[in-house]
Amino acid sequence: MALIFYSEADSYDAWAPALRAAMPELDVRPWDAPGDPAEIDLALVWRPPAGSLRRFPNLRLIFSLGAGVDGVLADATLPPVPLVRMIDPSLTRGMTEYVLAAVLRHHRSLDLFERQGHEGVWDPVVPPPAHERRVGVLGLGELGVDAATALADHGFAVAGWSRSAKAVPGVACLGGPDGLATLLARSDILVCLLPLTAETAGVLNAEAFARLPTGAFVINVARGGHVVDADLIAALDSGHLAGATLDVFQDEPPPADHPFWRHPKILMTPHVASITDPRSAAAAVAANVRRLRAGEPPVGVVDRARGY
Ligand code: NDP
Ligand code: OXD
Repeated sequence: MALIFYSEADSYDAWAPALRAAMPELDVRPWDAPGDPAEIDLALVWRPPAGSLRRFPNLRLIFSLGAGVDGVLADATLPPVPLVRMIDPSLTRGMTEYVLAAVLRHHRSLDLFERQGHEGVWDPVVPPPAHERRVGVLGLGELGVDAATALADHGFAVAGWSRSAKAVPGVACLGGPDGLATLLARSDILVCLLPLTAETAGVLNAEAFARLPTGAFVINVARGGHVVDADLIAALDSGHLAGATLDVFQDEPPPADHPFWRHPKILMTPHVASITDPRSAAAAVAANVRRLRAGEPPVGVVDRARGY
């Protein structure tokens, strides 16, 4: 089988050997040297140019290099073959690490002390015990469940929100619009781990921020499109929100004059919350290629109508 690779964010030179190590018989080809397009069976992509996958007439399956597939589904002319998202233990571990770091940074006032230090201020603030800090996790999928569980294991009072009903040990599971309102009202720290879909775009807006308790903190590690930027700035500037950690943005990087840059209450990171590591993720891709060859359904097929 032949696989074509496209990503401006990931290295072909790292992925090709990892894929060949996981599946020596796989014929891995770079985007700019695909050979005969009719020979390509598989595509492994991150945000491919719209229409570009149409040139492979015998494509059987598209693998997303990311867990989020909004950048692939944005192509209205995407070939009608199964789209498989990335599910990889190291991606999950990386995200949970980032979420824990961001939650603990705020829980232990490190963000405040950093600001105070720059101003020469010595003002001890004693954090509440973790069980009194309520954390809300939007999205209880591959990443959300792992992060919520790790937060609960650290002693935080964790609630999560998903579309379908869930039971996650140690996590109060909510769903639907009422569940969202309940979760927001009890979230001292809110973590967004939703996929970006027509339903979830702009979910972090003025109404949602108003429902959060005064002094709440927002962490967005999902997609920039979940946040209404002007509403976040307004909620921070009014003092209603204490701060935000943002890893993802509407435009990446945001334009130089975007108010997120240099905002004293915002920590920005350049979409690095969790990075797909070819050394482990190639095994997940190879396992799915083997399933395809055996006539079995791949793991992680996206429901295109749902958008994730
Ligand atoms: P999953 O598809 O496994 O989980 C998505 C979760 O969101 C599910 O629990 C789903 O509910 C819930 N959900 C979806 N739509 C709604 C809705 N309308 N209302 C309520 N809940 C909803 O995704 P992952 O956990 O693997 O990834 C989540 C996102 O994280 C990705 O889509 C990507 O955007 C982002 N990401 C960011 C990275 C970074 O470095 N910043 C790295 C990797 C991913 P249900 O379970 O009922 O279906
Ligand atoms: C992903 C991402 O979706 O890196 O995996 O954002």
